[in-house]
Amino acid sequence: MPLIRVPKSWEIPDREITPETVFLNRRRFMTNLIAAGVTAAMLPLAGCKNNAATSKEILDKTATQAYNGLSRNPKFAQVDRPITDEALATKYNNFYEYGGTKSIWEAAQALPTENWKVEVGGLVKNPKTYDIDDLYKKFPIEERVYRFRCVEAWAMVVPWVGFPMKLLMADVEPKSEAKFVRFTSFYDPKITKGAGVFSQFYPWPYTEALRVEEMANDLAFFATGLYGRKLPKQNGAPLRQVIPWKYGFKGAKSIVKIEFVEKQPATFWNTIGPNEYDFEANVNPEKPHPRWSQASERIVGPGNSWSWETRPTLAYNGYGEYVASLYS
Ligand SMILES: Nc1nc2c(c(=O)[nH]1)N[C@H]1C(S)=C(S)[C@@H](COP(=O)(O)O)O[C@H]1N2
Ligand SMILES: [Mo]
Repeated sequence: MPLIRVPKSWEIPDREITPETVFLNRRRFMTNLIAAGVTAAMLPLAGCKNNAATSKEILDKTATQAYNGLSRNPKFAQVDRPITDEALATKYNNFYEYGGTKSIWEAAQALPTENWKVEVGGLVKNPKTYDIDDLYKKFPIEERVYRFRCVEAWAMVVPWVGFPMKLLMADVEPKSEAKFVRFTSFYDPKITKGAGVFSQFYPWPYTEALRVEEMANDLAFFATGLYGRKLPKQNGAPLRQVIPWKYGFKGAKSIVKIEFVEKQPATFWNTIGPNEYDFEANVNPEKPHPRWSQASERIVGPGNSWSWETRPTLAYNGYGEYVASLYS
């Protein structure tokens, strides 16, 4: 491995290029980068395209329908830190189908959400294809404030809108042979152009998976909205997973298919870098990522990433009382 200095996570300005991308750079593109005289420290400069838009412009351009009569689940009404600004949670995103930077909100508007269907099948007694509007009506919608932690060591607090995953499970009735469940995101190479030259090596479509008992846990949530309104496209409209005790990549966005299976399925980041993105991916301050510590996290806030507040990472992202028994 040639001697190129990979920046420490906290040195990457605004995390414009994610650590996941740097991983691919190292594995497959280091030689080309060296030939081009590019050092890893220069890479983040590539992604500053649409930072010019103000938060207000972004909120206006990606406005969605508000929910009426929403009520916040009192069990998940607040956490130990303030809710992240809506303008930040909707402009600082990871969504590789629309680019390898955090500024994908504009590109993600290409996602076609009309006539959306979600196919649920595999090892279930009642396979079903839900029309998204029927699915929205079928399950009781509530609001939940959850901590959200990305494997890249940044964190937010988001008021999600949606319903517990276990309700959908009860509707399709998994068979006893079903041990895992796989979630597949929308993919159409004409639309989801990806993270430029790097993305041709990614195992599209984006997939994630859980153990069936993890899906049955009280906390596992399907989000249909955030901040009191329907999900904007950049946050994974019209349906995404939210698994608050795991790193963010475990939650697939813009889900089109859900399959119950017997064996642990291959998943997107785990296929790309099994040493860096393990299947379980529970938030754990004591288990460092091979390229950075997970002992602390930076709270996405206004200003530049180097000015953000740092906090100690919580085991299971603070949700041990709900989930620790799944792993004993
Ligand atoms: N389909 C799809 N789902 C995805 C991703 C992605 O690139 N594609 N990124 C994941 C990662 S790494 C994170 S941290 C969260 C980011 O969600 P947010 O943009 O709403 O904060 O989405 C997850 N779900
Ligand atoms: Mo992430």
